[in-house]
Amino acid sequence: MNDNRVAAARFGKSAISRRRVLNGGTALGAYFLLPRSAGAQHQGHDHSAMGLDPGPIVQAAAASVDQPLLEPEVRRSVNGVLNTTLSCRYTYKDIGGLKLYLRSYEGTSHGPTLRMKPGETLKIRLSNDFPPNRDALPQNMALPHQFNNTNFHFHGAHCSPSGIADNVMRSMVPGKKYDIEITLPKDHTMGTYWYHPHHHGGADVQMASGMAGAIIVEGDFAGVPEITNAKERVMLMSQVVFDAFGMIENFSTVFPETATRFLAINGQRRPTITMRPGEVQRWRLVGSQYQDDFFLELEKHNLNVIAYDGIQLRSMQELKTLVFAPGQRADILVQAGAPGIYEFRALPYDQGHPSPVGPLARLVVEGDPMPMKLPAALPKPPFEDIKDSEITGRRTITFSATSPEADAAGHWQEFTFLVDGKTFNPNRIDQRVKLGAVEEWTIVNTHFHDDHVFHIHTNPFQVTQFDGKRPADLVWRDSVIVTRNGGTTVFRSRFLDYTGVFMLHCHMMNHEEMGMMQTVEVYKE
Ligand SMILES: [Cu+2]
Repeated sequence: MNDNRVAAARFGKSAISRRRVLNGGTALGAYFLLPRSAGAQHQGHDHSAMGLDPGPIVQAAAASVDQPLLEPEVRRSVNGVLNTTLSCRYTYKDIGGLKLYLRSYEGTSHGPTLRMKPGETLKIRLSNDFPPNRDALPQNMALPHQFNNTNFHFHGAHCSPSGIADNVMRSMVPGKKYDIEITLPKDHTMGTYWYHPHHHGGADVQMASGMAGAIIVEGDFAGVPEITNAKERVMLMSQVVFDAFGMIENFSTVFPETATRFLAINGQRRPTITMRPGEVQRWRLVGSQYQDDFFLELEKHNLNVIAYDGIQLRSMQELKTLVFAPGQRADILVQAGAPGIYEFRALPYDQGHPSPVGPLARLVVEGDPMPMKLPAALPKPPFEDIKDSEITGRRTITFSATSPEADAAGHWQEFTFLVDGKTFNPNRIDQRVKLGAVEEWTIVNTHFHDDHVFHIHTNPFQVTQFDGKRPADLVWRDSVIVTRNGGTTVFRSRFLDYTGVFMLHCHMMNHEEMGMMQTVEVYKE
């Protein structure tokens, strides 16, 4: 098969035509594209240009697929407090028939699921049980370094970013223990949240290793039995990456856009999910994949979305496909159809480079019918729309990057990723917002090559424009795509409760780790 046919089979026509444009259809272009298209998903990244080719990796036979989907252990709050420990340590993980040696929470593929309610407190004693860092600090601190430092981020929480709360400026070094204490306000939104490391320098490598866990803020959709009676599943998405030794010890293991070996849910390759015909289940999808968008489809079934990013929608979205970016969550109701086996998968999608494709899980519908219903309507969503009259200020933030022409296999040091023309500097305050402000922000992406994913801590936002168009539903989120080559996303946000310094950044972790991040300070006059 020639490379174009391989690529067509894998990515569809649009990716090919775009590539032809980029490379002028030359033989040289086709040559450079081969590793990206033909070898991208299974043979790993192309280091040949650097003389670092790790050689072929023997993939085990797929003996470990088609096992029932397992979910992480659940830890619950008691009397208003979820008191727990988290050990950060290396472990052997069996994923897709492979034995990988990776960083982890608690020695498991993903961290435990934490379940708590609004108004409650999460108390964690985090033990950094990684070995000492071996590398010195780089000259440019915006770049990846010291993968054994960590900290803790409650993604999507509306809570204090200061002190020992959701403070991602903290540095938790190997051999020490740290206390984290995060209290959610009583009126916190209820839904699907998650946690992951956020220490600049090593967060990307740690998340690519599966260091992520779900946090369920309980109590949503009370009074909607079609939802509360549905069996729930927590599903943490991942792009599985590793080097020739089954490890991630070098940034060039995670960076090339061709790095993904295969996709997984909860650290399992193509697990099975069993349902009865007519049964409704609630799948809590967590966008814990470290870098790329997933274009999701469940064969012959709708994805009925009831919440994004832990925030209830005003009406259910009945979708055939869903673009699911890193950082995002989607709570979907799946109603099983006729008996059979259906693939839950990531389809080809052009996010600037082809997003990873492949099976995520298999839905097995079998047994006696279980007549259940989808909700006819959803209750009132938690937030009022932000009206024009509320706006106290506007600002524009620009994502940009420089990248080499044939960049799929490019070395990460050939790229730069910038916000407002600068890489991250923790000692600089980039956005100052007065407490009580209600603002409209326009995020512009001037990078010709890639879509990016804007994420901000502490306060969610309501998306009012996407590439110049007003969406049908003005959805609240904490992570949103900004399309390449001049794309814009406009949102509104209220900064009412918490002062302190927190982050905005691209949630494609390769970009964040290379400096596509800013500080935001909410201050009180
Ligand atoms: Cu990005």
